[in-house]
Amino acid sequence: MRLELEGGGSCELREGWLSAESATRLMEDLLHEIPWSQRHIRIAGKAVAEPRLSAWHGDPEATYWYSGVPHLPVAWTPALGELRQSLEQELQRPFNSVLANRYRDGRDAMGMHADDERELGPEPCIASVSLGMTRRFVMAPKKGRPGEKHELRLTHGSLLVMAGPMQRDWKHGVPREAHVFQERINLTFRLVQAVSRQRP
Ligand SMILES: O=C(O)CCC(=O)C(=O)O
Repeated sequence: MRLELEGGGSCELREGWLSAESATRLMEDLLHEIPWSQRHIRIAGKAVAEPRLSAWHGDPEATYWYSGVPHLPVAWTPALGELRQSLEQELQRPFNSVLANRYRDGRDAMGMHADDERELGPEPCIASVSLGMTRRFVMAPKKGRPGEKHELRLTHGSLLVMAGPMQRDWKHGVPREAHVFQERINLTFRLVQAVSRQRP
């Protein structure tokens, strides 16, 4: 299904992009291969632990700035490298990095944000692969009509392609779901371009 968003951005969801067996095998591989850690961000001068585990993998040049701090990529793991190749073939687009998020249960979440960092360019194509229990994925406009929201359910093995000016106009996030006790993994493949930036 394809969602055309106000402002020209789009979201295309391909359910069952990976078969249930492949998705389950991939999830098991990634739980072991990825050096998961809990990052801290600064809020009002205090270090706050993110409510999830994460890792940043990619080609050596794919440095990503997050919360004012540069993150150097860790090398591709075998499973992530294979998945990158499949996505590049499927979408006919290059990706040089992936942000892996691991929601340990429904108490883990991702706040509303846009992937609008300069190094992703003005209209990034972001390919998001979901593994594990179905996750709610919420979208809301950055400005304009605050009541206008969209929600998708991201199933095991699904591929969500975010494209066009979506990141300019819309925020997205994964809310807490207290009734979920299983782990979930999300992988967002990106193309990071070199931009000159200085540590603030
Ligand atoms: O888990 C998700 O689908 C959200 C991931 C996300 O928002 C991100 O990586 O920027």
